[in-house]
Amino acid sequence: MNAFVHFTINTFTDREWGEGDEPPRLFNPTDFDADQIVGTFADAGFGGVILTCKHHDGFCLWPTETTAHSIEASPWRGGKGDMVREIADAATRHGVRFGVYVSPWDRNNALYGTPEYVTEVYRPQLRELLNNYGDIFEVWFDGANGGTGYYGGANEERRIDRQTYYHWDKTWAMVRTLAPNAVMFSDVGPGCRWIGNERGIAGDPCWATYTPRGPDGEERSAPGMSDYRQSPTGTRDGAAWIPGECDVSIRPGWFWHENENDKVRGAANLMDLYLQSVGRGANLLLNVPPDRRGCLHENDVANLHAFGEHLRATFGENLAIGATFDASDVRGEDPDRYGPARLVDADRWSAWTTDDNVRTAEVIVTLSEPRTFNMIRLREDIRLGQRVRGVSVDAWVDGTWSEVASAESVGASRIWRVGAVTTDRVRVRVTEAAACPALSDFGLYQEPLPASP
Ligand code: FUL
Repeated sequence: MNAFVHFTINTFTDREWGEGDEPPRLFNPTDFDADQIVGTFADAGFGGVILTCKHHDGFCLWPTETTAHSIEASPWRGGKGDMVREIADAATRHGVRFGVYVSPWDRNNALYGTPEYVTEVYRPQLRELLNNYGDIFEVWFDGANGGTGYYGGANEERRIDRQTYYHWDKTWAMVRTLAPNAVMFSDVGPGCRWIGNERGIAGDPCWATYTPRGPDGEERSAPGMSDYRQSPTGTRDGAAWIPGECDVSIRPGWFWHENENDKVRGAANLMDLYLQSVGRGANLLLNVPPDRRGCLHENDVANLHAFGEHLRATFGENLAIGATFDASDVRGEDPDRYGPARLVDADRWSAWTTDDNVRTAEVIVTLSEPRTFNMIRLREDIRLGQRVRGVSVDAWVDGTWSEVASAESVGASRIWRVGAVTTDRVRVRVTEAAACPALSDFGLYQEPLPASP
């Protein structure tokens, strides 16, 4: 779960997409507070934060050599400020990772549409960010590209060829060199993929592998070229490892607008999003835009806090801890190889797995006493790939097994919300797998009634 921060001149002009001709003097947050922003995310359990260092209008939130259309030309901190630095430093202080969004489209820049824009402006901008702001965990390549704009006063429409214009192979290679650990996001990856909608909802099933194809069925490798309708589920047995990332805003818009202060998603809504993204094996990238003060609005803060509390109340106690795990029904094999299974309370990186040629398996979880739960979580040891292709969970109720949950895919995590079940015995059945299943975590939880809508 990572946080997304959309902030630029748009915040002050009440727009979603700036034209590129906005005067930098409009950018003047009165009370910018990176610790308030990042601290709120850390408190709610977010592991990283991605900042729109440059959105489509071209205004750069850091002092850059590449353009005069930047924070240096704004009144904020007397033109001496560096918002990227302040967010990056706050991320370090709060123990969360820092990532950058740098729009490939630039509606301000006179060079946009020429090869020089890519070599003299866009790539150098990325280079400045990757070289000077510590470890970058993700680089976000947006798909919106080309159209009308200011373009240094030309005020015209400029179209580019998405396949060839950016020479993405060179940009990706540069990112790999400068920030080897950074995950690169776009609709075709190469690191993680846009989930195909801006509602934050992964497909079900959701495969971490993906073969991006265009609407014509041909394979595609350039951002903005894939048929996004295939992205929610990905491709079982797909060509590349490109897990899904679900970007969505806590408000109707990506940027802050005064008239959306009463339209902020509440804890229950955020929990639903969590289950439809993280709970299906993808990432949740939740946008929370600062207001004109340069802080998160009180309503956003309150709802994020309530969401964090709800997550802690739900996942704080795993009712399966202390249970015995019996995998003796992996028959015909040496039982010592499989038991006692340590699926919970174990080293996070230890996995339970069957022998190489055993692709179906059952594990019976016996609790020390009957417990009531309404949420089940299962995870694969994702380092070994996504292997499970069918799984069910049964509960022992009234002297018989009854199925309470099932899924095609698990991946990094699968969370089921189920009707309340009271039992002391649960059975996990892997019914199909591409290779011997490797499970790394099992949990039973009691989700309290969600607090607010
Ligand atoms: C879209 C952009 O056009 C929006 O403004 C926003 O940045 C969203 C995350 O991606 O493609």
